[in-house]
Amino acid sequence: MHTPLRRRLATLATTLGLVSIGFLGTGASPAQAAISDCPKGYFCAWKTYDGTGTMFQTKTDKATLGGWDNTFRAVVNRTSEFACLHDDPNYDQASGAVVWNPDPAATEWGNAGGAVSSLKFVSTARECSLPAHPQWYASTAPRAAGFGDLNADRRADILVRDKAGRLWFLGGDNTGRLVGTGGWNAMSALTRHGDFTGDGREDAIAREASTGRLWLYPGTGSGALGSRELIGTGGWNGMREITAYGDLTGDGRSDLIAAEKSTGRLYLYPGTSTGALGSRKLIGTGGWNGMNALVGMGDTNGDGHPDLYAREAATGKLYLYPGRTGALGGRTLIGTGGWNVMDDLLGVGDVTGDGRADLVTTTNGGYVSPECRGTGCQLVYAGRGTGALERGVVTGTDWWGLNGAF
Ligand SMILES: [Ca+2]
Ligand SMILES: [Ca+2]
Ligand SMILES: [Ca+2]
Ligand SMILES: [Ca+2]
Repeated sequence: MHTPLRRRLATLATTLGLVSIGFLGTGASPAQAAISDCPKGYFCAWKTYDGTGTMFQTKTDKATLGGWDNTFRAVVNRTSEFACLHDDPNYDQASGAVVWNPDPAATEWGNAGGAVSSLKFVSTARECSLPAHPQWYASTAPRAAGFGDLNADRRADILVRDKAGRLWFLGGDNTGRLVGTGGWNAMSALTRHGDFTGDGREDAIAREASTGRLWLYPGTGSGALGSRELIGTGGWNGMREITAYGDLTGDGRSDLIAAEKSTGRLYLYPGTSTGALGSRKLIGTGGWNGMNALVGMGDTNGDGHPDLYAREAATGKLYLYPGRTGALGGRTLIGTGGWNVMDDLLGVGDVTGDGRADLVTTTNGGYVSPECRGTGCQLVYAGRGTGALERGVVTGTDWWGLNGAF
């Protein structure tokens, strides 16, 4: 499993009666080799617990270790990637792997336990035991929802961001494809719901944390995103729960909603024919800072207007705000509590194939069920067509070690 090596080290150090293993600096014993013997950019290992004697070094994957097989004791990872230390050759994931974090500055070394038989470098810790992206399956919907579907095959898609800042397109067939090679962790909001540019293809909108700018990433129709366009020149860091909504105003164009941190007001930003956003309109007079998730669900109750789900932070309750023309109607309670154990809440249309909009969630550490517990469970709550939801069903357990789903 993905036991941090440091935890294992602490156990080993105790077992072996070692006192100062792992930490360098003024307290390092003169009997130990200097950690700087390992060149920056390399992973190094020694056959001794104190890092003396012959040193192994590599900066590339090693499917087998030859004469070093089952000999790694002291190790240091001066690469910028995670090192997966597998007990079996050929990076066998069946038994998992011990993860050693990137440590280019060589602040720490430790004990690999002597059972390592292959070594692989990866960008995220989860890749030591799983593919970089989770598995996602969606049934084919009877008709196009107009959102949630980046490649227009009537299967709901999800974009997943990993901890290395890459973006993955999950097309609903349990496969994933890299559509963003990096840099996405600079975004502090990412949302999508339908077409903003007017070409019929779903687009994504993201807020850049460092500048408060809002960017439109036009969908190419294949799951990938094209060159971005600036649609908000600044000030978006004053907003929270930036959410692509669907067409609330009734002009056929997708709109955006967001809550203002300073006032708790909810605003609608209407989409225009150019992909830019028009002048905002107040649609919620206050209290929206009390909501810690907004979801543009599409039409959940069959009245032709797209609806909003909102999670109340203080209570963990889930509310339905039915869409009206350019406004939201009075709310209805659809989830009586416990929703704060959810991490992502996604409205990607009909996932179950019955034509009704469903809710997709991923969990945080507070989630417990017989099927799955903790971070990384993924559930589908089938929409009833009345605005309410059926009980959630766990449909994935490998959504941990990521940085958001959109
Ligand atoms: Ca699709
Ligand atoms: Ca578009
Ligand atoms: Ca509706
Ligand atoms: Ca459905």
